[in-house]
Amino acid sequence: MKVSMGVHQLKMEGPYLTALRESNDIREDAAALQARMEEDGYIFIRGFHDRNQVQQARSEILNQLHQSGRLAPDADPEAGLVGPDNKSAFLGGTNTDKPAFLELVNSPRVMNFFTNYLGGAAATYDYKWLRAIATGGSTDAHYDIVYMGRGTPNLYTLWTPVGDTPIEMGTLAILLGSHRWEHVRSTYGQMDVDRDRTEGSFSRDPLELIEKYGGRWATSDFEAGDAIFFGMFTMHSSTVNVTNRIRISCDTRYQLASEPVDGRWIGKKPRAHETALEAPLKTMAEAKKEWGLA
Ligand SMILES: O=C(O)CCC(=O)C(=O)O
Repeated sequence: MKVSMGVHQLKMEGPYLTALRESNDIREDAAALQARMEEDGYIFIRGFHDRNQVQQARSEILNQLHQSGRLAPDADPEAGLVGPDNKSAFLGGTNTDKPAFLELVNSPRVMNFFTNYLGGAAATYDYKWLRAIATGGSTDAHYDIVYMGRGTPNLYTLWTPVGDTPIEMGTLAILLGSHRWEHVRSTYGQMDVDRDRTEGSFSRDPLELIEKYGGRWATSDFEAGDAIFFGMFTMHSSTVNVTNRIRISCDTRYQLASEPVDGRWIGKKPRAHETALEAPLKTMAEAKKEWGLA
């Protein structure tokens, strides 16, 4: 099987790509999960969410996408077929018009999981990153800290595909070992896209990173209910959606309620990124030269 990442076609279980390790056996064991996070930089759990809840959120989102013209107009919205414009939609925000979606990502099941994992009451950002990715769409490699580093670094991203999502529809990929790249953590990992007005993606070429720093990408087919979470210093990206079906996924954030939060992402109307991000003053290539990473 060949997997599309950047401009490359990678072989599963070849030198660049492997499967994610499942952590279902230690799901309830906070100490074992913490140790696994330390070792792998991520935790992948099948059936993390209630599958029915995922399907309800999916229907709600698909109906809205259909109404806004993002899906094939004459097909059943449930088929999730990309519309004639082949446009992705970034639906970041509080998404209060999507109650089933909010029930999924704010559910007691999710909050209790993070409360157990973190060892204290968990809180979630009000801002939810919801994505509908059209054919050809993917995400470049980055650390999340550069986008949300003003609160505690003990913050986790939960990536949830909203529906069955095989690798060819665009799944989250983790660069194994990247959470231990000390020089990258102490340079790129100290950046703040708004303060530094620098683009956030670390690399558009998934193989360049492996050649420079080692490691392998890891991803898997996901079914509705499966989810993966990882820390702020784990390099991740996505495979390319090579299908004609829209990939719906969300990334949502969890931390200890007692620790400082990044104020851009909380409240009824989170401030979010400054518009300057749309016109960064510095490219990543320039920043890398300054950090000695070129
Ligand atoms: O879903 C994607 O394509 C990217 C997700 C991501 O960057 C994240 O979960 O932080």
